[in-house]
Amino acid sequence: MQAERSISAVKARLARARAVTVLTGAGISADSGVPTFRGADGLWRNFRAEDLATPEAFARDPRLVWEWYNWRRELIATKSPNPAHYVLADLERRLERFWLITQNVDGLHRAAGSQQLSEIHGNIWKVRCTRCGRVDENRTVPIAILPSCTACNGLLRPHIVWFGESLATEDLDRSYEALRRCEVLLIIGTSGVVYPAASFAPVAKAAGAFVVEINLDATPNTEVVDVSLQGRAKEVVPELLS
Ligand code: BJW
Ligand code: ZN
Repeated sequence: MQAERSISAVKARLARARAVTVLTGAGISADSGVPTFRGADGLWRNFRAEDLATPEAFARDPRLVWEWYNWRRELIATKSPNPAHYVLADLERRLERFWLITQNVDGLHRAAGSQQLSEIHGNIWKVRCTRCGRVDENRTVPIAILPSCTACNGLLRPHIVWFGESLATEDLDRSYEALRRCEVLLIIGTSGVVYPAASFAPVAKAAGAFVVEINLDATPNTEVVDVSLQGRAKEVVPELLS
């Protein structure tokens, strides 16, 4: 009963909102079959993301890190957007002001048609030269290990933000602007433990937004939000926007 009342309250807020911002994490893509980072299926050969997604790990053993990315690229290449990705792309077309902030690197939001978005942790289908900085799209699966830059022959790395690295200033500025000016913030499928995205809910709340979380479990954001809806992204998100 309580859940039904909450869903109605969120639907009513969304129906009259002109400015909506959405923050997504691995949980939205879990419904497309992409493993989350901190779930039981998030391990690869017993390494955690924290062991491999660092500049130090890449400097120590670039081959190992590329093997991890090859495994993920092969897996993600077989996955498609789910109804939650598609309704967010639809919502963007219906609203005056909309911004999607995703921590996901899988590209499934773009594949669903989203255009107004910041991929704040990068994109697994892009590579960056460690020598000249050139960024290219690269969808080769599997990618040759070790890949090299066509311009300068330098070592390529995934164009992804690793632990200890700064997010792009443009992405951060765009995200904070969208958090401060939205009437509703939807936070979908993130554990809320990785900064700076872990601090986005309080930013939007302090600026007066109605903040809603959709997740299978409670997270640190649950304490901050106005409504927390427990359930699968692919079911709850379409229900909210129907
Ligand atoms: C469902 C579902 C379904 C499942 N439906 N829900 C301040 C304090 C403390 C530390 C720091 C700080 N500021 C910076 C740091 C350091 C660090 C950090 O945050 N560390 C923490 C672990 C403590 N942050 C950084 O280094 C960032 N850089 C930075 O801030 O630069 C400045 C700076 C540097 C150093 C010090 C201080 C300042 C960069 C972070 C980059 C993160 N990159 C990664 C890896 C990329 C590798 C790759 O993808 O190839 O990005 S980490 C990994 O976690 C990945 C994700 O985008 C990110 C977030 O994970 P997410 O999406 O939340 O996934 P999960 O698995 O954690 O959760 C899934 C959720 O879905 C769960 O809640 C489920 O319940 C739910 N779910 N199925 C709905 N069907
Ligand atoms: Zn180069």
